[in-house]
Amino acid sequence: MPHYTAAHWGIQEVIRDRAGNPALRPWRDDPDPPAFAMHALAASTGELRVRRPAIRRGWLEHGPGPARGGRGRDGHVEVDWNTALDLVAGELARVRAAHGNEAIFGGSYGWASAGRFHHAQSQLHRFLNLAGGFVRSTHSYSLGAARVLLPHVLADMDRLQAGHDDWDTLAAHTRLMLCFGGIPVRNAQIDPGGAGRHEARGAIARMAARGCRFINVSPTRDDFGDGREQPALAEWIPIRPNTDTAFMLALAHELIVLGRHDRAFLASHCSGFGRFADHVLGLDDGQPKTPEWAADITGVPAARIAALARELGRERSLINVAWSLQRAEHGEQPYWAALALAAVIGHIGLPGGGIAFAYGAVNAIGYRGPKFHGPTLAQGRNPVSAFIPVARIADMLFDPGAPFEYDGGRHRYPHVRYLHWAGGNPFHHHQDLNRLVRAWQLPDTIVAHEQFWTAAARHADIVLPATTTLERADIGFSSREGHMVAMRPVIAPVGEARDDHAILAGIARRLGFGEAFTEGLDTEGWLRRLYEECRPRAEAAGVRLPGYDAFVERGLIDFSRAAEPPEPLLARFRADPINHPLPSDSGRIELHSPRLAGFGHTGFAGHPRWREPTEWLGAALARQYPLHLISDQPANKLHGQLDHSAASRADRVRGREPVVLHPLDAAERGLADGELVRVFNDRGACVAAVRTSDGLARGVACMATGAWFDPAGPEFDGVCAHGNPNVLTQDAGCSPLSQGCSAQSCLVQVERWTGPLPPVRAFDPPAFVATPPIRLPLANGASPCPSLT
Ligand SMILES: Nc1nc2c(c(=O)[nH]1)N[C@H]1C(S)=C(S)[C@@H](COP(=O)(O)OP(=O)(O)OC[C@H]3O[C@@H](n4cnc5c(=O)[nH]c(N)nc54)[C@H](O)[C@@H]3O)O[C@H]1N2
Ligand SMILES: Nc1nc2c(c(=O)[nH]1)N[C@H]1C(S)=C(S)[C@@H](COP(=O)(O)OP(=O)(O)OC[C@H]3O[C@@H](n4cnc5c(=O)[nH]c(N)nc54)[C@H](O)[C@@H]3O)O[C@H]1N2
Ligand SMILES: [Mo]
Repeated sequence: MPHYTAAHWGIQEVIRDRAGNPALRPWRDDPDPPAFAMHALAASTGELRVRRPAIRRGWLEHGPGPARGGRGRDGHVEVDWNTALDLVAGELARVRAAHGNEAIFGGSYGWASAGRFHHAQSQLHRFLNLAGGFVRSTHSYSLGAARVLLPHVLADMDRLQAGHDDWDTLAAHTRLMLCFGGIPVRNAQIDPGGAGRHEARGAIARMAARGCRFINVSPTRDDFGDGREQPALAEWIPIRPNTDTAFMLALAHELIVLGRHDRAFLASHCSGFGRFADHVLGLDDGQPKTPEWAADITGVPAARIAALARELGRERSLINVAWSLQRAEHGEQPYWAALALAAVIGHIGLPGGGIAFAYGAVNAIGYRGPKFHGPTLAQGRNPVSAFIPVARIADMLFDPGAPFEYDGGRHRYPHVRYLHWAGGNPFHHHQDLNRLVRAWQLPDTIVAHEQFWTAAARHADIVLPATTTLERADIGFSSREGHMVAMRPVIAPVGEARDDHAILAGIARRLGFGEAFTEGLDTEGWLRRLYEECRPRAEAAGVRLPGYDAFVERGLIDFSRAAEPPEPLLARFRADPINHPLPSDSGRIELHSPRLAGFGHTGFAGHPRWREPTEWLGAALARQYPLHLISDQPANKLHGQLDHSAASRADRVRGREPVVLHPLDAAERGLADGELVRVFNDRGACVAAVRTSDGLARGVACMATGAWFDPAGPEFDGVCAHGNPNVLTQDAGCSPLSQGCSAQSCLVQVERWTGPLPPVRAFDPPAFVATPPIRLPLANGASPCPSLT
């Protein structure tokens, strides 16, 4: 019987030697499997696994309460499962009784692992809903600005993503693809739920062979294609980070001045073109958005901008905008400006033309698999209405009760005392990690389910060991790709690790709702149910799935080619905007939005507009910190996941993350390849190793995310020894509209590291406090488990 498992980075076949030892190999139908995927098995069994439940020593000694620096500093005490679950249940009951469910934060943002039943966040939300509700978080670090902006001016991001043209359509029709932030094949290695065939590299080659011309506007050349051979397929226009809006407005300016804008499309399918054009022509502010104007801002020669405008729209043109552009201060603006530019060109709704957000961001964009709602664990209803925009977590912890704006509404931060996290790593995903460490001291209790001793585990009070996908049965499914995988366990649970479902079931039993949580089903029972519930939905989309037993027997169902070629993105709207209006207020593409203008945010014009970030190369602060730091996605792992694997460690220099610099920027600082440096600003610093590349714009420094946060201790104030760029990034919303994360607006300086060098300790296994220093229950006399007494 074939045996499969699945990860966000691909599907794997499991093979065994004579002794029964397992090994992974890529799914045979995957043309381009990521090499790093093969390291997951070794990484899962290593010494960094959380093997037993563990409690922070200070929490045991002093009971729940602000930790005053103890979180991240104290060691942990290993305990048995009953003790750990009693403590969690007791503390949850205490907080709920004393402060209500608004004091419980269950946002639990993060990618966790593939597999639809063991989806950690769904499990946690189901559990917390049954416990009376929790403070949630909205949207994502990925698309914070886009998900708020786009529904007002175009359509919601899920609908847009599901409708993107497949690669074959692009190969057949697209003749000019203008990419902002490339088409990074390294990012298309991933898809939530389990990437199937990796097609992006081959698709780019096919498009080029069919005569498509690519232009990559980006601070980094190598984000086009595979970063090795394929960048040569594109013309690279280096640009100052965060200035794309000015570039796009100048292109629109030229097209309008030349009379090459699509008047008919703008009249029938857009609203607000007049206001937008007035701005572009400078009739509202006296500044025409000419190529010369944009050249000053972007660093791109005016002549190249003017010439590019003349190339656009002559043949089928597609504008591709990487997600990174909106992960910045005023990150809404480049997305809106790109949409306006595509509207001016007028190819929206034509095959292979218009706008894309974004080929290369994840594997599914460009797939043409049939679309239906996959197997999903019901989460129930959350009676608590309090929420935060996901990236505002530290603000919430610092300022309970403080007002914040979001999508036109005014809200207040709840007073959270208890955080429960499963399947995410805030010390990977959040910005300004030194600030997060301070915020993390404030709540009474932080519970984390983790597989590994990441910084998220090291900064938690109660750490519960979770299994990996390799230790459990599940259903692998990525919404738009067209494969259903019967994931079967590869190895036994490591140490005493349990599935998130089993962990939460244990707490639920102690709180009296165990039966409601599990519904009396075991894992196999759940898998059967979720799968069978999904079959009619698949059927409605034209996919006939076999019964559950046959599915498990076959191991993998591939229906990625079952669907008819999809209609082009927004084709119906193009054909008939009256009967197929967009969900925006006007039913059209909004180039001026009365609603957004009405929110009254300072500086927000109601139409796309270049807005200066506080941190960019044109800011006053650039005199002190003259390099713009890009922290992009890592090529050989998913975020912090698998950072401890051999694949990720092989890319380090003396254990430190590389910082890529232009050779002239390195030379100006007297730096050579491989040298260890301090990358710093007012928020913090990290150790990194210089790597020079002429594929970087001048004035830009680039560090991939994902090095496990490794605070170097009090003698190195605010330093990460390992090279996590989030000690440098700013923790501020893109704007009051979306409050998305603005990691990509960040200025730094780089200098040779002198003086004592902090050792890398991120991968040292924790040293446990050998025996509990105190007797349970808690020393302060308060019973930790009121529900059990
Ligand atoms: N500077 C900067 N910061 C960024 C970004 C950037 O571009 N620049 N990108 C942002 C983006 S787009 C994102 S999506 C975030 C990603 O941030 P995260 O999704 O939080 O990062 P991961 O490292 O994937 O964290 C997942 C954690 O869950 C654990 N885990 C995996 N599977 C399971 C499971 O089944 N159960 C349990 N209990 N745990 C599990 C893993 O060990 C890991 O520690 O980072 C954001 N941060
Ligand atoms: N291997 C791997 N793949 C991943 C992930 C991973 O961790 N590892 N993470 C996944 C996730 S959660 C997400 S959300 C997506 C993220 O997808 P994106 O956000 O699109 O990815 P990034 O790598 O952050 O950025 C893409 C490129 O944009 C360029 N860029 C940055 N700032 C600017 C700018 O101001 N202007 C222009 N023109 N270009 C700019 C950078 O040089 C970078 O190469 O990737 C997914 N894919
Ligand atoms: Mo993301």
